[in-house]
Amino acid sequence: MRKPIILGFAIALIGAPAAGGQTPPLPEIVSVAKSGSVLDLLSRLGFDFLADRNGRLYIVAPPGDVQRLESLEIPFRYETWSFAPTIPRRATQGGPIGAFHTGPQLEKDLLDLQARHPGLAKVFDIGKSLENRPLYALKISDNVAAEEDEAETLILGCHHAREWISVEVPFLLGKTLLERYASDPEVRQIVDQSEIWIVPLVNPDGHDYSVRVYRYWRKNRRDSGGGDFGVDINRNYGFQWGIDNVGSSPNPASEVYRGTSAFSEPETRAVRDLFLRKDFRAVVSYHSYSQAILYPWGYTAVPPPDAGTLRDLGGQMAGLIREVNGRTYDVGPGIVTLAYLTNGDTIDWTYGTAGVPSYTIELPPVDQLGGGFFNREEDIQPIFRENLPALFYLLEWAANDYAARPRVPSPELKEILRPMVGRPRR
Ligand code: 0X9
Ligand code: CA
Ligand code: ZN
Repeated sequence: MRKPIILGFAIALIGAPAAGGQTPPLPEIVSVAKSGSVLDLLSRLGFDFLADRNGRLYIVAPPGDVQRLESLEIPFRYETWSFAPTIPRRATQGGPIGAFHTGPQLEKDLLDLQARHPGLAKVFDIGKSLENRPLYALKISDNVAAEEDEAETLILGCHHAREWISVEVPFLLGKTLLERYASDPEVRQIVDQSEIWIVPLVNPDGHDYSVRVYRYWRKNRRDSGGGDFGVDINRNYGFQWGIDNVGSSPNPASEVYRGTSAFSEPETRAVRDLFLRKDFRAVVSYHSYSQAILYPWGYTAVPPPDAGTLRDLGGQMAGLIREVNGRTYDVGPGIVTLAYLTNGDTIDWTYGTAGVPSYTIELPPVDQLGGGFFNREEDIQPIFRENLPALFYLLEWAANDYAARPRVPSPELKEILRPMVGRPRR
């Protein structure tokens, strides 16, 4: 959801409610032959570009846009099928969505990591999704069975169903820490001095729907009645939840529908309960797309009390990312970097509750013409590799911070934290 124009468009059209029917008409994906004039015309008319491949522009076109193409007499092809993984595709690495994990494949691979690294990896069931799928957390540490006095960090993936790459980066972090533990002193140090908790798939119901039915799905699958489905679980956390109707929507048809109350969704409750049981010192929540490292606040343009630290750490991470493949990730609070507000999102809640560095990392590509939510299988590894040094940096920062001092939130943040319910300690 980069940039307000696109956001507005997505909310207005992709999330459009059915006119009295049960199933909202889903947009088609269509392609047109690319030319400067077509690109120009369709951009001006606000068409929702998805990708630019092999001389064709791919567009997400709700029924109204298909009609507009017809009346403009621009020849187009229906391409929806080619984004629907239920239809067998060429090549790819095996599974129904190629090298990307489905929920069941992820479960198998997490259990496999646990089996192969029994002293270092443990899979926890942290709750069930609305449709009763298990929500898994992979804990990585030396003496993994014990709760040790070590820095804890939380890495989250896939709040948004269609952002498949955001499952892979957290998963590959876990895999890499485990596989390099024996041979890589840096990894060994990180794993020995901290407890890393990885939840690669926060929204398994939406993800499954995106895999099997509609690739462009964003929310979970809450049935709100009247033909409207889904709560945006990145608008359902309990810090300044629903403070205005700009950063989230009270309308169940909206792509940024916040739900009926804070933590109304089992997926956000599972993350909340894990967070409150632990003492996390840093949080990263992966999303896509737009190449950005976002920090709080999402709900206001007023800078947070720790803006300096948040910016420094974010800037360091962006620098490390850039060194790997040369890609630039913007750094800033949501309103500056993405140009829109969000309320009820994950990192406002973790930062607002515990005062620890919390980031939303929007993975590549940078824009819709670069593929938007559709990363190629071949891009999984490069995207992961460029993010690894930044993750190591944050994990090391958290461990050093923990060793240096017990956590003391800044005085300004204490003011914010004061009226909130106290958090249970271990
Ligand atoms: O809108 C969102 O939920 C995130 N972008 S996405 O395109 N993946 O949907 C951005 C959340 C940004 N949050 C803060 N800056 N706090
Ligand atoms: Ca340990
Ligand atoms: Zn997202």
